[in-house]
Amino acid sequence: MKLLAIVFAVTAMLQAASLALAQGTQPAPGIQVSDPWARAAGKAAHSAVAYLVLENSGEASDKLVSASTPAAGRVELHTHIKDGDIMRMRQVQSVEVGARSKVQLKPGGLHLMLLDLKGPLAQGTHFPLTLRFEKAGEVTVEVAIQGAGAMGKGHGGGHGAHGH
Ligand SMILES: [Cu+2]
Repeated sequence: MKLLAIVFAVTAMLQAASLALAQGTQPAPGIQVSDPWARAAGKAAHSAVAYLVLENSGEASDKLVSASTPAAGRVELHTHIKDGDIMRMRQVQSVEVGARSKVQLKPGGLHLMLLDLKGPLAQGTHFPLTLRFEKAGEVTVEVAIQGAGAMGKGHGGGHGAHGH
């Protein structure tokens, strides 16, 4: 029985040590950002939308709380809600990414709204976008600009109209 108790104690110590190590070496735990893209926007456009996939491989949930880019004056987090038969956009304060889960920002759903565009977004080019997470801190990605009618990977249909 004594031996068993020692084994338990050592196991617990090792677990605590590896946890401390993981926390110490990785200040941005478990958030991956993939597939960032936006629709092209012409000279007359004041706003644009950007989409991406957030994946949390960690054991704790995290939140996207804000975003910014040199391409726009400000970036808001938006979602679409169904109001009768009409889809409307609504600003949200944050986007939660649960432990070991994935959130897709995509046409017809959650998106990043780029407001006060500094210039046109030309198809085939890209711009940097910095995302701020409550726990993971800042993550900067390069957003690829696709055609004005693009729906993203694997999206054949959906809601393309954007009422800004
Ligand atoms: Cu929007």
